[in-house]
Amino acid sequence: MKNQISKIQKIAIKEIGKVKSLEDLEKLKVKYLGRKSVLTDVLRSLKDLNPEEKKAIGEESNKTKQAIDLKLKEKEIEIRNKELKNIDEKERIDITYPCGQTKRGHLHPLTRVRYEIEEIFKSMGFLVVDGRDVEDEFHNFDALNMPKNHPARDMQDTFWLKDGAVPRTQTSSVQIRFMEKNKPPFRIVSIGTVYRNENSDATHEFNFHQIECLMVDKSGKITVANFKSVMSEFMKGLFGKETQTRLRPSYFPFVEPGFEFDASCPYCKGSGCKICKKTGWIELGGAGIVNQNVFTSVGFKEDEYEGFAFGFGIERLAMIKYGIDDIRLFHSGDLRFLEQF
Ligand code: FA5
Repeated sequence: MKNQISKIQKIAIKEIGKVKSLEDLEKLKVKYLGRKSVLTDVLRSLKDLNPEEKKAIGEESNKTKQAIDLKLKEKEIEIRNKELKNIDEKERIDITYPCGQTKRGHLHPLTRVRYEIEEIFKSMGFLVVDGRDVEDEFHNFDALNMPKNHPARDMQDTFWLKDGAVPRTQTSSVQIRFMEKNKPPFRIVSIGTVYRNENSDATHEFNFHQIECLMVDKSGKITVANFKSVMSEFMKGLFGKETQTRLRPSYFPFVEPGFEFDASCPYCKGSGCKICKKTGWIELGGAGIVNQNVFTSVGFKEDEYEGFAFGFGIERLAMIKYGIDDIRLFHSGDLRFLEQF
């Protein structure tokens, strides 16, 4: 009988060793350790043996059961590990694998122009400063020599907030904010959003961007010649040498004398088209020598300082630079437009 038991153990261990799946392993478990197993059959015949033999065979069969059970457990671990390894191989994720479907974005054309302008001015020693979008009436108008009821306020259709604050109509408010904290000499530029209560058309938006420039020093040190020289460098840096520019006398309450600054129309090269309203020129902005009332409004002594200032529309500059014929495209969110840059 001992021989029979050890034979069963040998066969069982051999069979378990060959199994490849958990299902087959379960079948072998039933076959060798279940209630109707081969081993149980052998043990049933113990009843015909004497007590000593019974004891010896009983011990032997328990050892065999334990050996088979151990082998089954080892095999189960082996099969499970193999399965996990297969999953690992099949479902491996390479997080460094290049993802072909993602489209890379790029800077908006207005942001590109903004950065380019800031670089040009930085190269001329200008400081780039920031302003605030929502202003009070003093900084947007009064301090810029545009007191209440001044007719020049009508030149800038204004959105008023309920508490009397103003989404700024011009970046000129930055001049005041800066001079309240800094004394000349200085040269600054500031680019930001401005808001006007206007209808949109091909060259007008109700919210657009301006660049403000202010250069101030002791009286007699800054003249229109300085303005023209800075402006000429700016235009050459942004548009290259072909673009023509011109100054026209104009009026802004915060400068004296004041002028308007135009660039030749890039579409018709000056011969006249619908974009330039048949004039051959596109208005970029206003400029002039700072009115002394602006200096006194920030606490400077009259005639102690002199300087020039200008304010240009950034969209208009970008339109000329990239040959864009409708200002509304910038905020349209139309990818066919944006992907061209
Ligand atoms: C001003 O805003 C003055 N603050 C400019 C200035 C600064 C003059 C310093 C003197 C000294 P104006 O309202 O003309 O000026 O606007 C300046 C420029 O902003 C215009 O020439 C134009 O390029 C642009 N602009 C004005 N209105 C719009 C609009 N609705 N849509 C797009 N661009 C506009």
